[in-house]
Amino acid sequence: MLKPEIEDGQASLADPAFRADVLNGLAARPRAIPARWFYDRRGSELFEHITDLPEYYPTRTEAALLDQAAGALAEAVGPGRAVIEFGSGSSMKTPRLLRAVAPAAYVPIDISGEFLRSSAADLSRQFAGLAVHPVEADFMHPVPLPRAVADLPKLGFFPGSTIGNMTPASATDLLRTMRQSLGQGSMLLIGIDRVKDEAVLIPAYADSAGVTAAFNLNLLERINRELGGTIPIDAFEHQAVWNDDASRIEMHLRATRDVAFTVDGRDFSIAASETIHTENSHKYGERGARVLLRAGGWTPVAEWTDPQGWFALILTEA
Ligand code: AVI
Repeated sequence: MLKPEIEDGQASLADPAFRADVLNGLAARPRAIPARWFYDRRGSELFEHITDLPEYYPTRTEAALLDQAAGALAEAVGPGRAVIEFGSGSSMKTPRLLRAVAPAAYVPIDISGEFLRSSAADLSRQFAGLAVHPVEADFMHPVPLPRAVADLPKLGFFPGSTIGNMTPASATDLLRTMRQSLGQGSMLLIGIDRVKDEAVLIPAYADSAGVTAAFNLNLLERINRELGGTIPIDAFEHQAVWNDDASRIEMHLRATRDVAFTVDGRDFSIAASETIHTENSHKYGERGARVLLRAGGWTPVAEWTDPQGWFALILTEA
């Protein structure tokens, strides 16, 4: 998830895609900036912190499900597969899966080479004898896999309900792309967050320690750092709302007063109460998750959920 960070004052070296998304997003109505830009170094650290928060149930629930499912997973998947993880570095989940399914090889795919190499090195140390083949690539597009795993059956791994950060249409496209990358006869193990009471969902995205607020506001700090922005951060507050029609938590940055600023030399003004939409986190019902997976070309073969039905780990086959 980590994206290269740029030192203070080096606005001209900013990622052109970041600049375009921010300038277009601030000019659009409603204003919106894609959530992928949360993950600079500071944002990635804050996200790690979020996964430990008492209110943020997905990470620990999914980790417990992996432990609980280990025996059944091993049986359903069989030994000697190549595990292909989409987005590397889910530090507490990957070892659980690798212990459970005893793969012949592990292929983490991530867009950030730096993060990819360090998490691959950690896993090589933990699992002596496991062949680890990191691939630096954007898994939103078909990824050619290393020749060393060409003849092995594949198990894709996409934990954390990251699929929920996409609209259902984009999620379907991504699932189809994964199918193309993994090939016929492969399996995919995916974590999907479930629809639940707002009283559980809202605190998970608006925690009492303010870590999610800092994560959201860091996007404005990143804009100031990398795009020479003059956004007064104290004029914005974190907002997490449940959009029932779209079955998703939305994160916004809400202006607490009228505010004017520049980004990359362009002027913007935002009125009090207006928001910048920064993230969607879609939640699926039992059937909705299965419908999504089938639309993406994956047939569910087994499913594990916690006693409260808050999170689902679903094993599928192509
Ligand atoms: C990465 N993704 C699955 C997280 C989620 O729950 O949607 C990102 C996140 N945003 C706020 N808290 C966590």
